[in-house]
Amino acid sequence: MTGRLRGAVCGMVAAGFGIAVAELIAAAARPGAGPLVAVGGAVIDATPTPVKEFAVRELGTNDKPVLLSVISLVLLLLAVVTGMLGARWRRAIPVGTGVLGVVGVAAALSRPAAVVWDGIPALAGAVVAGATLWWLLRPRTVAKAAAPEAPVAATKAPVAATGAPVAATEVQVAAPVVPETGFDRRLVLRLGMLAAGAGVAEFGALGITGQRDKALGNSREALELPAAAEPAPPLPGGIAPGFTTANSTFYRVDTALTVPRIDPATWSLRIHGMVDREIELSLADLLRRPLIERDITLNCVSNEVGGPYIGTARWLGVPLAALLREAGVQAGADQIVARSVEGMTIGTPVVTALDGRDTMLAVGMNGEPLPLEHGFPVRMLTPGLYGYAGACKWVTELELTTFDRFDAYWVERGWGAEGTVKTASRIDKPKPFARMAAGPVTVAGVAWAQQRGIGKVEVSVDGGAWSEAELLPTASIDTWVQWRYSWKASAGPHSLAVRATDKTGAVQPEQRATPFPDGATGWHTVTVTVG
Ligand SMILES: Nc1nc2c(c(=O)[nH]1)N[C@H]1C(S)=C(S)[C@@H](COP(=O)(O)O)O[C@H]1N2
Ligand SMILES: [Mo]
Repeated sequence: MTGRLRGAVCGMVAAGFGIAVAELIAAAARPGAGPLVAVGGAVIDATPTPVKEFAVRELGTNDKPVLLSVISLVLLLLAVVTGMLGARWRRAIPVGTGVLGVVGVAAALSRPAAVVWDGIPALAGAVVAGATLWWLLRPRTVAKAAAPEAPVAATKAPVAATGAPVAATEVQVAAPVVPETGFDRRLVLRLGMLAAGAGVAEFGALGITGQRDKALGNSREALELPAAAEPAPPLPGGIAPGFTTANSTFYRVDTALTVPRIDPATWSLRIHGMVDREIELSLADLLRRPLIERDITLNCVSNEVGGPYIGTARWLGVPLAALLREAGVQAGADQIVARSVEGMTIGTPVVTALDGRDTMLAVGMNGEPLPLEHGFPVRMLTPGLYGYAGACKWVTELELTTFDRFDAYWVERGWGAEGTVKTASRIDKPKPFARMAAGPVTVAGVAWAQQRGIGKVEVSVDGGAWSEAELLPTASIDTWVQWRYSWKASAGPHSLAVRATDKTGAVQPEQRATPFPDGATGWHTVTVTVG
């Protein structure tokens, strides 16, 4: 029993030490390419869409920490098993740590933006973990009955005298190899040293990352965005608070386990593929172009009816149309594949960049450079398309191609290729299951149909007739519209439903549909108790 416990503890400590070393190497050489994050990224990409949907729905923005915790736990478990087996069969040590190493290396190399040496941290970590465990679980050449000094002397004498195999046999007879089982002082000391070493390595990794983040934060703050050649007009009077979403509360949806860190000084964008002239731009090049400023509502296709993955910001950017005209889009190219530094691909219809809407390469969000988690230094933004189809963050490459020839990341996973935003509406007030006094109650919320605009919003109480809500002023057809409705609430339980009609006259469908594969439908309904 104590042998197994000893193996388990040694396995855990050796794995912790190996991982810390790997993370330190990654932090120093390739930020964001640590084995934990690499395995996490591979798991995200391999996760079937329904499971991903479930995770996004149930865990929201916590999905990433939860995933990393689960991976750490699984790793710990495997380390414990390797240690327990290794305490009995030495061969289990290289096999166990080897398997973990192969998984880590494979995960690192499977990342779409990987380079060959991305496997090195995981490889080094596995070798360190294996060697450490080997060392910790080394059997002692001590015969149980013999006095501690005796075997040492016995070992030395015959070997030194003859150096012959015969002598070795004699040694084994004198001092049989026995696996240790307990926790003697020497082992405890070693475990403590290794734990401290892991702590130092982890601390070093965090320190290096912290330094880099500070430098990056500084260069982001130092980035002076030019004024827009076409500033957004001031928001119309009468807009209610909350129209513009603050950067700090803007929803975030992406597959990046760690936020990509891009040095704006080395960032570049390449426009290539089915174009007459390839274009390569630095950030300075981009910022020399005339910038437009627009209020645009961005939402996620994964948003459930009534869900939170939507926000409106004032974006500053370079119109993509002008860049594409310069590059000369060739006949037949119908898809722009945007690639980000971490290897995301987002496919956007070429028409949506050339039909006159404000599709842009955004550099600013609500009066400051893009926050790191929203795509610093440059992201795409396509009004009227869900984020997965038009809003590539951390973008570095635009390839003109066809939808026939290439499926972007989400399309490969079954999501619709087009990504047109569906007309939708949401009740924000009152909250579900709220209790209130009878009398006049203000029901309020938002409705959106980017590119088409909202024509009408209606509210129905307890499934009764639809009454038109008041629409507040809004910025454009690309922004949501705030609405309110004065309801004379009578005592009892009630359900409130909302539906919107876009400016083409199409009414938001009642039919419930899940976000997969091209956006949720159905009326948002809130149940409240009056009196
Ligand atoms: N590089 C990259 N860009 C991305 C994504 C991603 O996973 N990686 N997710 C897309 C999705 S699904 C959405 S809804 C929007 C969300 O943008 P936000 O996080 O700034 O709100 O970014 C899009 N751009
Ligand atoms: Mo999304």
